[in-house]
Formats: sequence, structure tokens, C-alpha cells
Amino acid sequence: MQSTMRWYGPSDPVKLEYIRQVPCVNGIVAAMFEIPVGEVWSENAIVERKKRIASHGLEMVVIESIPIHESIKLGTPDREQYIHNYQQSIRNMAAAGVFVLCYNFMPIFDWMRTDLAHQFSDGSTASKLDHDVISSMSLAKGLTRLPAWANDFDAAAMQALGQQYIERGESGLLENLAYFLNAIVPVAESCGVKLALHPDDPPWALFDVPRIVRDSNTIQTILELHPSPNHGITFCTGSLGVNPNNDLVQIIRQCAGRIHFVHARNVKITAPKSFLEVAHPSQYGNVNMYDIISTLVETGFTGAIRSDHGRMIWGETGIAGYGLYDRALGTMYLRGLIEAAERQRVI
Ligand code: DNO
Repeated sequence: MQSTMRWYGPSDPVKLEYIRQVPCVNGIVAAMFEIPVGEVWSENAIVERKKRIASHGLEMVVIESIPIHESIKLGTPDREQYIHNYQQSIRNMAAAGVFVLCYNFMPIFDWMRTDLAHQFSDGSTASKLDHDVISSMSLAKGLTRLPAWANDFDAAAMQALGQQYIERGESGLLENLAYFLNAIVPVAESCGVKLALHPDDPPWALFDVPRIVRDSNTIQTILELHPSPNHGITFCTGSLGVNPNNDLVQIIRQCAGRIHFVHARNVKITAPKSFLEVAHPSQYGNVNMYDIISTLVETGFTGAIRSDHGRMIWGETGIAGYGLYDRALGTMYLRGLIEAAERQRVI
């Protein structure tokens, strides 16, 4: 298993020089946030990013993410152009020498939280999702911006988009995913790119807008949409782990061979559909990290893993969830578990 860390690009306060000092980390998970959603990622731009990372002794091994235009998720006629662009971006990343693509199919919002800096008694902060806050809001009333949605739609656009997704429902969204996969999986296969669909975070509908990558059943349905091994998932312990009905170990076994990337973080469920992000070790939350890592090793996973959302500790400021210190601590903890599990497997 390869230890990696996410890097947000040249404006990230966590410098590549620092990441390089984290023991055992040699891979970088990168993206280009400056490219507007829907446009082609040129081979040149990816090569430039890759070179910059390589100049610090690190290798860009995963792209997370090339965002998917809403027209593709909604299945509107103009999706063809966006799908065409997406296919080209996949070819270009392969030409640039990056072969794992983490992406998601969440409508409108990406990951969603109600607070990015919940304070713990030890002074550290981390993000949380409080269902009471979510349920006090509705599309009809117009949503007030929450701290962690990644896309920049204004209230009116969001409401209009939301209505369209609600009309399509889960089945419509799934059909549009199937259509998209039929177009991109053959391209990924032909150029050796592994597609790693990220589960929805959180894994339930928000404001009645459907989300379809939620649990063992929905993941199974999606994997069966296309038999290619290039069509796989990002196994994210935090996204799936906030639903107490999700048996993470079972999902790893079920998806063996189709897991192309792993996000490891711990979450503490505080009430139904509410949770806090906590330090990586098992004892702090609901994710049994030991079981996760040993099952990944046992089922033959050898791809990239990264510590996910860390707390802010030691006075660090920066991108919520993506400071250096706690992610580095998490990485070291995961590395310990990996070493132990891999040795046990060899014996
Ligand atoms: C948040 C991340 C997500 C993730 C995308 C993958 O920290 O886990 O934004 O990158 O959902 O497409």
C-alpha cells in the first residue's frame, strides 16, 4: 500500500517541502482547482503539475478530482460535450502518467458539513455535521450557505438545480451515472486509468436531493453497471462510516479488486445523521481502523491510501481538514497498522 497525501496546489499553505518530510509518504494526490468545471484538463497542464511535484522528490499518483458538470449528472442534452471533454481529460492524464482518478457523482454539493471548526476540550478543532441544522433548512425556503459545499452556485441556481434532481429522483440519477460510465469506462480501459468513484459524503439525500453512492447495495448496483475492473471505487471510511448500518469490512470484501484508492479517517456518530470528525486512531470514533487496514491487506489492496480530514492542532491554520500536523499523525498511525498487517500476511 502506498502512503500519499493530498496537496491543493501552489496556493496550499502545506508545502510540498513539508509533505516530503512525513515519513513513508512518496505519493501526492493532486487536482487543478483553477480549471473551470466541465473544461478539458490539458496534458500540458497535468505534466506541469506532475513535474513540480517531482521536483520535490514526490510523485503525483492520483488525481482527486476532475469534477463532473451538473449537465452530466442531470442528463441534459448538453451533457454530450461535457462527456467528450471528460473522456479527453482521462486520455490526457494517462498521457501525463497519472493513472488513478478519484471522482464523485454528488449532485450540486460535494462534501457537506455544518461546522468546520467544532472545538474539542483539548483545544483542537474539526468539522462536524449536525442533522438539526440541515433539517431546519429547505430548498423551498432557499438554502443559506453552509461551510463545506465545494461548488459556488447562488441560492436561486441551487434551488432550480435541486428541483431538477428531485424530479429525476434516485433512478434518474443512477441512469445518468450509467450513461456516463458507458462513455468513460472504455476510454479509461484503453489508456489504463483506474476510475475510483468516491462515496457520497454524507451518504444520504440532502434537502431531498438524491445521493446514490451510499452503502453496500448501492455500491454493488453501481459496480454492476459496468464489469470492467477499471470501474471501481474510492473506499472512504469516513463517508461510509457515518451510517452505523454500513459494515465497512464487509464492503471492502465485497469490492475486493475494485477498490482503487483509499481515504482513511475516523468519525464519531453523535446522533442519527450527525457526526464529528475525530483523530484517526480507532479509539476516538466509530471506525475500527485496525479492521479496515487488515482487511484491505488481506484482500490484496496495494494501491494508494491517504489520511483524510485531520483536526487542526498545535495552532495550525489553513484549509479545514487539510492541515499538515494531524494528517501527518494520521499517516504515521496508518503506516504502523499497514506494516503490521502486511507482515502478518506474509507469515
Ligand atoms: C473532501 C473530499 C471530497 C472529495 C471528493 C472526491 O475532503 O473527500 O471533496 O475530494 O468528493 O470527488
